[in-house]
Amino acid sequence: MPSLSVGQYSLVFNMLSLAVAAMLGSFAFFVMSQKIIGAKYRISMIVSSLVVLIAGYHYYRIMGSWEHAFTLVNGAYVASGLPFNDAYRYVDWMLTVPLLLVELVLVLNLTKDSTGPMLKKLIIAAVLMIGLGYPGEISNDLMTRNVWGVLSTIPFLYILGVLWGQLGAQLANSSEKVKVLFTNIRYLLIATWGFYPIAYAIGTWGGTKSPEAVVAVQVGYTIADITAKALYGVMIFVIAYQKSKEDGSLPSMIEEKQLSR
Ligand code: RET
Repeated sequence: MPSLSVGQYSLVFNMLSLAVAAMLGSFAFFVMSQKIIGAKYRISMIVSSLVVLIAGYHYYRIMGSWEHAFTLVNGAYVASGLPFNDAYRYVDWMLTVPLLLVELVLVLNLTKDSTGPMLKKLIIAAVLMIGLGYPGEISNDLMTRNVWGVLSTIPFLYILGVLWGQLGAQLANSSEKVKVLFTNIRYLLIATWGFYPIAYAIGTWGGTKSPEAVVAVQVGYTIADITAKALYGVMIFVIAYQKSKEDGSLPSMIEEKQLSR
């Protein structure tokens, strides 16, 4: 780990702390929100709560690892000798990316026959993407980082291609309101998922493991994670709410029906 200025160290620390808060806050929201949407969509919010719970734990550990990796000497944060553990992030993605894929496929409401095989291919691609990225992430060698980065990008492009197509196909048979929501989530997906390889590339081109590169990678991944997990979960909630309203499965609607009987 390179030496960091107080500003650089604190920027990463504060971003990690913000991520813990965002994951815990959204966890509470996703747990409670299950009660106000149709039964059919609840499973999506359960998956969402799992994602942010797992991420909240990992961010807490990443924050601890960041704290221990540096010591303050003469106004600068120098490496303490304890390694900063990058594996927390990758283990987190290994668990949460497949869950996010499940969540999206569920809310797409595809037929049973097409859901299983598609999900399987997407999850295999996700495992490859993350597994191939890790050797590059922990390497200090430019060439090694580039090779693993490119290899990991192949399954990445496959996933984005499939999701883009599937979300596009949904637009045709949705109401105007749901159409807008699916369009938004389509762009959110491309923008946030695209952020990860960009952060990785900045880490490579910014001089592998230079102070600026280390800070940019940590801040980049953290912003992407808050968006891809918490904000994305909120958007899935809005879609589920809208769909429940349209198919009359909102718990408040069912209650009203029972009362008027
Ligand atoms: C890596 C390595 C460099 C190339 C690519 C990568 C892509 C990572 C992605 C991660 C997505 C994580 C998500 C987490 C949310 O919980 C591994 C950085 C393409 C796309 C969505």
